[in-house]
Amino acid sequence: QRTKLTYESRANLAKSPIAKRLFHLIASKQTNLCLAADLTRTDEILDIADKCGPFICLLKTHVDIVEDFSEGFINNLKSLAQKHNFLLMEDRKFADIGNTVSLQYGKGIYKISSWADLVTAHTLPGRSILQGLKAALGEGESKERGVFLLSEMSASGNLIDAKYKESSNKIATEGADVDFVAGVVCQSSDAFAFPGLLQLTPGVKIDESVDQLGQQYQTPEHVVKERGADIGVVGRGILKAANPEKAAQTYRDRLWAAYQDRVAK
Ligand code: S5P
Repeated sequence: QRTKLTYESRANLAKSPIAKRLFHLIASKQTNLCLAADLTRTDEILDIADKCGPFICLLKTHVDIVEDFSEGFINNLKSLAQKHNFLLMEDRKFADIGNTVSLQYGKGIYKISSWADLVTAHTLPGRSILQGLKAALGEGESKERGVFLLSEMSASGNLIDAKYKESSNKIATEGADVDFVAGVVCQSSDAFAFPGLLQLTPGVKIDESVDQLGQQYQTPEHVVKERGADIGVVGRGILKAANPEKAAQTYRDRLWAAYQDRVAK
């Protein structure tokens, strides 16, 4: 059972080189916390990344909400990722035909493929989403990049059913492009069984169960121990805290302790 295995042992099973790297990073830095830096100004994002950097394995962005985007911002973000040893994930949730996602990934203002170690994508278009993303990358470049496929969502009333989840699992684990799949974004441990993939689970908050717009929350302990999360995603639980740096530390401590408990039993 994948949830009983350590990050170190699962690194050896990963088919995606960037997943392997992330497994090792999590194990050595002892953090399974991903910060969702959903802020709209570059100085705010850089500030929170510098403060929370020591406690996270991954910084997740929505670059299309940034109001003062520049190439300099990306360079600064990359420097912080290097300084604090975390990876960058652009939560673009690609969902179009292969040719379009290829352009959206590599071109435009954001040139996502040039800086984001990881991206997210819906499985709705089928397998061609993987071919499309890979097509934006140069020879050998796909080894340093990877995708997390969404097979479940945290929004109440979302349309994903058991069959969609099962088909998403197949896209993530079968076929020629699985070396590009680093993990799955989902809400439960039965979404996939292959231990070489990472389960990224958003909707994590200590003191609330919903927001005003359909988001559903669980505690760090619940997502790791009951839902099988390998990485917990926290946005507003940290961003809106009186002291975000301290909150990041608390979420890191609780997510990590829950993982240790999970593999010990
Ligand atoms: O099912 C999902 C998938 C994702 S990637 N539910 C989510 O909430 N997310 C993302 O996680 C969402 O886009 C946001 O960036 C983050 C949750 O933020 P929070 O403020 O609710 O913790």
